[in-house]
Amino acid sequence: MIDTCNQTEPELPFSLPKGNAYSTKCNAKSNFFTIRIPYGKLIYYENFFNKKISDYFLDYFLANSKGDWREIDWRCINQSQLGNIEFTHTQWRQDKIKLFGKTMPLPRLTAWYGDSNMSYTYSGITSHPIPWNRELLVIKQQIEQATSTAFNSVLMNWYRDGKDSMGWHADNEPSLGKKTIIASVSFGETRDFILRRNSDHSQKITIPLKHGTLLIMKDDIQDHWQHAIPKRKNANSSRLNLTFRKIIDPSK
Ligand SMILES: O=C(O)CCC(=O)C(=O)O
Repeated sequence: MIDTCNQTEPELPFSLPKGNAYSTKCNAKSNFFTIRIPYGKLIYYENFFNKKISDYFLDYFLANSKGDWREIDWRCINQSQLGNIEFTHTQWRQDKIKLFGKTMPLPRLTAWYGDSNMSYTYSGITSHPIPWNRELLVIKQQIEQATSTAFNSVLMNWYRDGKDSMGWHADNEPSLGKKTIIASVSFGETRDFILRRNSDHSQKITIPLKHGTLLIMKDDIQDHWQHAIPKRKNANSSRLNLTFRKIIDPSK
């Protein structure tokens, strides 16, 4: 049974557009919020991983041969220097996109992990997954338990600072199927995750995703909403985001 919050329990730390189509329910025991929005549900779990565990994951995924990731000015590392740095646990890569006929680096680094046959194409980039490492499996297992969903891949995004970003898009590639569930976990610098409704861009939800926060998007959200991580002048440090996904097996 789900306990609903009483008046002394926490309020949702961000606001929703006005109207009956939006409502919030809080699970008082586990401290997560279920948020109903037009065409879907969000589940917001602020401290899904506590600070100590989140610090550990951040250090694990950014461990590298050059030194303490916190001491390195990643903005000043060019592509060839990046290629010479060995990341101990994560195969970060700098993808490129073609925009208005010009090829340019994506404003973030990425890595794609998953079951062996789960290739995935987005923004014209096809990724072949790297086999899961131990810590990704630990995170996956905890998220699977919380969502009662089996995920088979994860896209990792590394925003080195506030100049890195992700533009408006929806996770609606055919390989994800309909009514897909996306589980997104963030570590490091807090960044705003913004949702906007396709039919009315003034309907926006800004969710500050913090160190250790889990956000789940489900039902038809990807067909009716887009999301983005805008640049932020005041974000000086790194943020990692891991979106666990359920790709439909292309061989079936
Ligand atoms: O960094 C985030 O929180 C969003 C990532 C995202 O939109 C994606 O992986 O599709």
